[in-house]
Amino acid sequence: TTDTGIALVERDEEGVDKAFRKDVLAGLGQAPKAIPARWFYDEEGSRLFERITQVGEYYPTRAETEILGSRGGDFAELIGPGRAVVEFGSGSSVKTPLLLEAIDPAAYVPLDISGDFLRESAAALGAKFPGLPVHPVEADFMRRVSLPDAVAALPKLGFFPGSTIGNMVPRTAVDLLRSMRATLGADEGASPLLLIGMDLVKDSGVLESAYDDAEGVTAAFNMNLLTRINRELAGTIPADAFAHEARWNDDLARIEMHLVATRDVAFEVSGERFTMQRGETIHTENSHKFTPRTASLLLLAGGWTPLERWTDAKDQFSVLLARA
Ligand code: AVJ
Repeated sequence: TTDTGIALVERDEEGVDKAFRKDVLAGLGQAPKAIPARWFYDEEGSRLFERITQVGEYYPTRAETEILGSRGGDFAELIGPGRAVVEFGSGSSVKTPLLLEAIDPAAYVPLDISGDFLRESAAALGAKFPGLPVHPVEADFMRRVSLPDAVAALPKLGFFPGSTIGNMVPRTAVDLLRSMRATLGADEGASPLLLIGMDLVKDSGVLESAYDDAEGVTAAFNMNLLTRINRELAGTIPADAFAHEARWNDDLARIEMHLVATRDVAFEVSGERFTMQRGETIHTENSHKFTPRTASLLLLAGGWTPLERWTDAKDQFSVLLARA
């Protein structure tokens, strides 16, 4: 069970996720059109993301896993045993064990807004580390979260792999880093640490291929948002009028994913009518990329002092350790 037992998803009488409808209607009503990336992850979207992590062009997962798997000695030395590891997100079956094996923690606290993912991954981890207390918390970690009493007295390590921070525009990323400090007790005098994955700026061709793989898995992941809108919000969006696009925005140092209308199109969502002209897009994701300096500056702006930085052998991805 979770610590709150409260379902965080609010639904109307018809079972529609209210926040999803609000974000989609607002996002389609604005110019340019944009829908937050968090709505990719329904069951099919989560399955497609797992497949993305296995396609050849998508290097981030492999590169970060290489770092976590090869720097265990450094983690043991700089982080040490006995901490409560607070993971922001449900945890991956591969990355999280690499960290836990390296540092011998006193407890593991995964935080996630989705109770289902949380319970699954907490159970899997518990089975892998039989002696380790696991305290899943169903919560929105964009705000300060109260941790379970059982870990109150333990020193904390925040863990935020995957370069998920890159999905946020800088001001939101800074808000999140500050919320993490508060969640981990920095304002109460504790000295938490944070281990965070941040993807690196590189050749734009390599980046665009990573977000537009030849097999079309990322395209299917992007297009699945339309399927989800049609299913959950009574949408009539013709999928055949849209194409996947990944573009490198050099000014803002980010990959943007868009759904491009390939012809003039009109459709309804939740009883509201929308039109798009050929070439117009729905902006569906930002994935910010960092240099060593911008990564460090972002952490500092969020109240974290960088201590150490690791990259994979090909210098594609970075993992940073910082203190509050
Ligand atoms: C899960 C946010 C790290 O931005 O690389 C992968 C999501 N989108 N391919 C990323 C994603 C398209 C991914 N993150």
